[in-house]
Amino acid sequence: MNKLAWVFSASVMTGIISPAMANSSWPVQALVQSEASDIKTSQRIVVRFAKAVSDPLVENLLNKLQISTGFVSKKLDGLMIIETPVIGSDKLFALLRNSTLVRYVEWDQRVSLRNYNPTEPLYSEQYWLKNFGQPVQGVIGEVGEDIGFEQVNHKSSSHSILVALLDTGVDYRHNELEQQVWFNADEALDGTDTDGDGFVDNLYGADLVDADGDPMDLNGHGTHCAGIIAASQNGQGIQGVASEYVKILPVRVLDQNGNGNLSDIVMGLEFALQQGASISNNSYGFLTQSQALLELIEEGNRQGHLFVSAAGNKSSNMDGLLGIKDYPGALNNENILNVAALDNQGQLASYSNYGARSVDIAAYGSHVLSSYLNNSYAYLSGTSMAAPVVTGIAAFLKSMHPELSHLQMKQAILAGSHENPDLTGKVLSAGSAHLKGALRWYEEERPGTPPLDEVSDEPDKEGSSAQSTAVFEKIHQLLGSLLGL
Ligand SMILES: [Ca+2]
Ligand SMILES: [Ca+2]
Ligand SMILES: [Ca+2]
Ligand SMILES: [Ca+2]
Repeated sequence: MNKLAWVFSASVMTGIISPAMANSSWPVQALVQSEASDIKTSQRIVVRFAKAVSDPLVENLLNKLQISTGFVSKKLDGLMIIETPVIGSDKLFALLRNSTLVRYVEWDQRVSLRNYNPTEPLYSEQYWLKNFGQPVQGVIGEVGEDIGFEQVNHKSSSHSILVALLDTGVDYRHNELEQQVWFNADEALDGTDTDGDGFVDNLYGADLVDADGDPMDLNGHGTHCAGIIAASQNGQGIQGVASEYVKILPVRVLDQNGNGNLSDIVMGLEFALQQGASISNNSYGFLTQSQALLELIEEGNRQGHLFVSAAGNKSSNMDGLLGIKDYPGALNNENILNVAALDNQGQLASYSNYGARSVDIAAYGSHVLSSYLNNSYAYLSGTSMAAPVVTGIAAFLKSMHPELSHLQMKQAILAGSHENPDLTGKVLSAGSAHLKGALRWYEEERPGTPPLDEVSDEPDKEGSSAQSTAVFEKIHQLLGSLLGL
């Protein structure tokens, strides 16, 4: 079952009105079994009276219905939860529903974790979401080398996070992405820049390369990165890390060959910040420091923008004196999260740059299947693919906890990383990005949260919370003043 189809059943509200009850405080009506009683999971009934429970009219009604006990809310006047009714819950429900003294009445119903039920046909290729040792492109995976995608509660959220993708554009007509791309409701197709954002008729993003309003991807790389973050839950192809929680803002800064100019990056980031993107994904590199980009990223820091970058594919120790530095990840802005690549066995990819001062974390980037041009799919490998995994995790966190600042997102991802001995001394967090770990850290382990036994959650399958805490302590020392801890 597509979990999007599983929404909480609408409460049985007051909508059913019987004309016969207009002038009576407690008309007895023919008892009609409500179809909605299918949902009930206990004999409890939740009822909200139009008056306080202590009101004589309500007391009188409760007496007639032989109700002597129940939970009475101190916060909501007239709200009562009735336990095991004497006259039977179906009968009582119907009687309450038909009383003018009752604002609404609801059956008890099952509440469950929104665990992810995979429905996308190519899901088993997505080892970074769930690695059960399956071979991917001939490489046998290591069980558990994933982001814990199925271990988290996929609850609904009304907060859609805007993620700018500075890349080769996005094929916004791809089945996986057509519902996932930002839409500029303030623009009209009239040959002018209707909304004054600097781009003519830009319904889906912006194109800095050709200086037009159409960010269509002519390369495939951007479409691939977009799918990793946001591919639709549409019963086709793959699943994005944060599908239900994001909109992608395509910002085309690289041409059909994957090349571009720094000036377009600067203008593209400015456009993303102007549109209010919370996060940007930056899977490209250049070799020399740019003061302009550094300062614009710093402006993003003031706006609460998290800049996720790919560490680069030169097998370079970026901390070393002779190591090749890859920018923008090598810039030292505090709001950059620079990402190395892992394979499906949890090994740092041979091509990946690293360096515990220059690279923050690692994520799965090898043999990554995602959306590609013309409604197709392709496997690509690189730190380019690892960065969007982290971007997706950040967006998921932010959607669950909109109060998170950009630096708290970064802090949670680093502190909640999955410890990996292969990464000690290679990346700051000494671990791989882990959705479950980041959420757990923020919800349960960060300083100031209540002790674990006061927080309800599903049992800890991996027993890794102590591990996460240890990792946090390590990071706490490493980060020092960087995050103001
Ligand atoms: Ca415009
Ligand atoms: Ca226009
Ligand atoms: Ca264009
Ligand atoms: Ca899909």
